[in-house]
Amino acid sequence: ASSAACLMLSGAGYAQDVTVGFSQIGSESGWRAAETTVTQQQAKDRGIDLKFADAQQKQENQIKAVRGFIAQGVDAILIAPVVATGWDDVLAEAKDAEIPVVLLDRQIDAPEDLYLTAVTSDQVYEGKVAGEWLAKEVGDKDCKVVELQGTTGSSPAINRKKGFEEGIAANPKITIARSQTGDFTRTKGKEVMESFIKAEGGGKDICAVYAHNDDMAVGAIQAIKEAGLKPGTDIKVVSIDAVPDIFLAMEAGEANATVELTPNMAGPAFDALAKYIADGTEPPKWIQTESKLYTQADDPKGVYEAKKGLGY
Ligand code: GZL
Repeated sequence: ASSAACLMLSGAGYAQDVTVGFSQIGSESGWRAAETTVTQQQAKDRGIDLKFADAQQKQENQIKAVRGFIAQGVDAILIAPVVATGWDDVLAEAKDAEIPVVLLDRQIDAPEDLYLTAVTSDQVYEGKVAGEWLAKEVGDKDCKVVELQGTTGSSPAINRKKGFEEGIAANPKITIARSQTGDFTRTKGKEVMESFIKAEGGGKDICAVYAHNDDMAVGAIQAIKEAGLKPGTDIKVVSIDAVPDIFLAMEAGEANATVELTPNMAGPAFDALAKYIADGTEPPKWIQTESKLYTQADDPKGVYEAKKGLGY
């Protein structure tokens, strides 16, 4: 494990050879791929030697990777935890080895002393913004919603569902008729949307689809079109992440709204780690990143152009 001496804070970050292990969930979505690219760039900019492990969305692979990082004696560990539970033992091992752990983009249900900080958005708020957008959009008309949930047991899936329900609560005529996980992927998002359309007699009375991420929304858009319906008009499409492709869909009138999630969780994580290890400064247990609503009124083509180079 690191001694404070070998991790000096200098200017933009670290002065000497610093090794950080990163247990990444996988590459299930465009947003996830961007987070990986940005994290690797942030490490490079700081002279950090980043050991990367892709878990193919399996928690046991993440736990194995973290144990490997502990055995290597890395100076710090980043984890994007695929699900919210089951981390206590391996995090206690990291704590015993005096290796600080920072969580990226998802929270966990574990004692707070088992990690240094969590860098995430407010996922309940993201869902609420999506729900409030739909409520404003449909006013007091009836609206039957189908929901594509994120990975079962992940903090974003739990929180974004909760937030959306809060966002539509004031409009009792907006009802969630079907809700199922699409595991944050385009393929599953399309498959599940196809099953919703079939189960709803062809989908004509589905008013909106709420997807916990843009990738599932893009899959749903495909399914809606193949069913002979118009995404964005027959069925409103609202999701979260603000990846470039959702702006292409908006430009084509096929998606309506998304809530932005920055892929740069690693910047704040590395900054907090640098301070903590240089002089023991404890960061807050939660470093919150911004959430911003985008709709078709926000120059989707321009936003697409601006975002497409940022690691997606
Ligand atoms: C949310 C993050 C989610 C993204 C998805 O913080 O964990 O995981 O919204 C990704 O695109 O799969």
